[in-house]
Amino acid sequence: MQLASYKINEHNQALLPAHERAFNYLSAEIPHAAHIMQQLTDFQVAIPSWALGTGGTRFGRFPGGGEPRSLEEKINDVGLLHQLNQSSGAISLHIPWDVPDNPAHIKAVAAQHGLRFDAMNSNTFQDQPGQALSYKFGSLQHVSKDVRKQAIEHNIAVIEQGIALGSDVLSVWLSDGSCFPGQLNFRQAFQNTLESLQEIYAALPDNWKIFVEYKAAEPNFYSTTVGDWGQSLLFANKLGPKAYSLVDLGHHLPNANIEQIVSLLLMEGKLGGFHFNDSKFGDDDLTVGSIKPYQLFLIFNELVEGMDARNMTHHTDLAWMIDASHNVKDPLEDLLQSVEAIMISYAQALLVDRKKLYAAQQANDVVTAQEVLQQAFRTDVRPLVAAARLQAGGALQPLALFRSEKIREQLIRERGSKVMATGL
Ligand code: PSV
Ligand code: MN
Repeated sequence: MQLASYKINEHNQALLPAHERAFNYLSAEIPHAAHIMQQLTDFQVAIPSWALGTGGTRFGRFPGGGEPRSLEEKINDVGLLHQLNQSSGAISLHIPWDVPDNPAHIKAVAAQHGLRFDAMNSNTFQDQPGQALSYKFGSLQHVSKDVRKQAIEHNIAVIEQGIALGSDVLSVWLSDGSCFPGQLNFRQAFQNTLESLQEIYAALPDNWKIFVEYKAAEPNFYSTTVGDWGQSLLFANKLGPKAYSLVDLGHHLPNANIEQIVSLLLMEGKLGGFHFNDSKFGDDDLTVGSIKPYQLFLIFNELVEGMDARNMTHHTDLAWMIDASHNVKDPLEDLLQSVEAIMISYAQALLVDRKKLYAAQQANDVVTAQEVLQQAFRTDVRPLVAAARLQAGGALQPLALFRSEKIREQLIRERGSKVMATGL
C-alpha cells in the first residue's frame, strides 16, 4: 500500500500554524538554519530488510501481524516510511533472507518508491537448508579450507546480486570466534579470515567497498575473531583501500567510548559505515536514542567534526543504516522513532559552535567545552527536523499520521495477522 499524498497534505495543513510558531522561534536563534535544513534533507538512513518484521529472543517472538511476506512487500514498507519521513530512501538486503530472484523487477519496485539499494549483507552465521558444510565452528576462519571456500563463494555471490541491484558495498559480519578457551588458535583464525577476506576483496568491482563489522560477543562467548575496532581496522588495513570498518553501536563492551573510536577511524580514513541502534546490556538492538541519547549526540558530534576535517560529504561518504530489532513495538513505528532520533542528533551536532569548542579545548577550559556541547544537545531541534521533512514532502508528524491513518490495520487486512517476515 501507499499513502495518498492528499492525506499527507491534510495532516500537514492541520499542524501548520503550531509548527510555524515553533519553527520561527527556533530559527531566529540559528544563523544557518536553511543550510542545516538542506543537510537534513540530504541525509538518508537505510532500512535493513530484516527489521521490518517483529524481532524476538531465543525465548520467544510475539508477532503483531501484517508483516511483509516477500521482498516486494518489504520494499513497500520502506517506501511507506520514506513517504512519511523523506529520510529513509534506501534499503539494505541480507542474503539469503532476501534473495532478489528477479533483480530487474526488484530494482524497478524500489525505484517506484524512490529507494536505492544500500550495502549488501552476507550471512555465514547460519546454516541454510541444503547447505553442504556447516558453519558451526566458523566460516571465513574455519580450520577446513572447504568450509572457507563455501563461505567465500557465498560472499562473491552476494556481490554479484548487489551489482544487479546497483549497490556498491558488501558488508561482512562474521559470528566466527570460539566459545571456550583452547578451542581456537587465535593467530590461525585471524590468518584464515584474512586470506578468505582477501579472496572476497579480489572479487570486488572497482567502485565497490567492503565493510568489516566487529562485535565483542555473541553468538560466540569466549572470543570473537573480529571482536573490536582494532581487529576490524587490522583487517581493513591489510585488505587495502576498498576496505573499511563498520561501527554497530550495539557491538561494544560496556562503557566503551564509541565517539572516540569513531573519531580515530575517521582520522585513519577507515570508517565506512554505521549501524544505529541503542542498548542497555549488549547487542540489544533497541530503538535508536531510546536509552543513551547524549551518547548518540556525542557520536554525531565526532562524525560531523571528523568528516568536516577530511572534507567528506556527510550524506554520501559513509553508509548510514539502522540495525535494530523490535520485540514489543510495531516495527514501522519503531523505525520511524529511530530515524527521528538520528535526524535530531545529526541536527544538534550541526549546531555545535566548533570555533568556541576548539578555543575552549586549546585553553583547557573544560567548563566551556561542556557548555558548548550541552548548549547544542539541549536545543529542541524538532521543529527544524520537521521543517526539513515538510519541505521535502514528508509529514510533519510521521508517527501520528501512521497511527491516524491506521496503516498497521490496513497492512493486517492486506497481508493477514499470522504472517512472519524473514530475518532473525
Ligand atoms: C550482528 O549482530 C548484526 O549486527 C550484523 O550487522 C548482522 O548482519 C545483523 O546484525 C543481522 O543479524
Ligand atoms: Mn550490525
